[in-house]
Parts: sequence; structure tokens; C-alpha cells
Amino acid sequence: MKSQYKLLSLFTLLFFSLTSFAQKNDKKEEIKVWGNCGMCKKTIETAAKKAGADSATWSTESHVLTVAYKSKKTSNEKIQKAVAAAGYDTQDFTAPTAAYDNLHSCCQYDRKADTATSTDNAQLCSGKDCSTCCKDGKCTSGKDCCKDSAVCKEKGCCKS
Ligand SMILES: [Cu+2]
Repeated sequence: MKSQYKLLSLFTLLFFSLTSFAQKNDKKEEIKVWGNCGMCKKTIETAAKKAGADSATWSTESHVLTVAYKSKKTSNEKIQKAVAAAGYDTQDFTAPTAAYDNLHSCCQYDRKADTATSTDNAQLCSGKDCSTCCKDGKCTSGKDCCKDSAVCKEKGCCKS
């Protein structure tokens, strides 16, 4: 009886260590990926799966890629690199310009750097005038305010 009990606890221990080991190797993570539409979704998800993800779902609304993978097989970094190589900026990697340029015109999303810049500049522009932004030779306000601020300065159509 006592040895049976020992055996049972040994099996229980083995079972739990095995399941926790399996969980360690199964990762589910969320990665921010820039993109636009359903076509982007397909490309992003295919790239993630090719990189070794067991499942990959990108939301056209939240722009979040949810991936599940085994850490033995691939990594968050590998997946992000593959998605970037397919032309899509991720939270940690930027797509090569050539890959981005290859995307269908409807898929050419506002790029990560541009988005960051326009957000920063939008804050600058939230005042009374768009003193640092310019579009088509005129200062603009609103969503695209200061988006081309470098161009703006170059053109010199906005006074700062
Ligand atoms: Cu698209």
C-alpha cells in the first residue's frame, strides 16, 4: 500500500513537471505591427507562420499581432524580423524601404517613424498656429499637421 502511494505521488510529480515544462515552451505574445487592410493581414500572418509561429492573428483594427509559438522553434525576435522583411514595421524592427515599396499601394501604411514624428509634431501643432508644418506650400493643421516637417523646413514655407 505504501509503495503504491509512493508510486502515485511520483507519477503526480512527473505529470506536473511535464506540464509546466510544456507551458514554458509555449509562448503567446502580442506584437504591434503597422499595416492597413485585409491584404496586409494575410501577408503579416503568413510571414509570422513562416518564421515558425504556430498561430498568428493580426487585427486590422488594433494593429496587434497575436502569436503563439514554441520557444524551441522560434522567437519573438525571429517573428518580428520576418514580418519586417515582408514590408511591415514592427514594434522593434523597421521594414526595409525596398520591401515597403513593394507592397500594394493600398497597403502602404503610414510608417512607424512617420507616425511617431507626426504624433510628436501634432503636439507641437496643437497650439494656435502650425508654425513648423507645411503641406503643398501651406501650413496645415489636423491629423497630418507637420507630417512633412523636414520637407517643410526645406521648403521654408512655414516660419518657426
Ligand atoms: Cu494592406
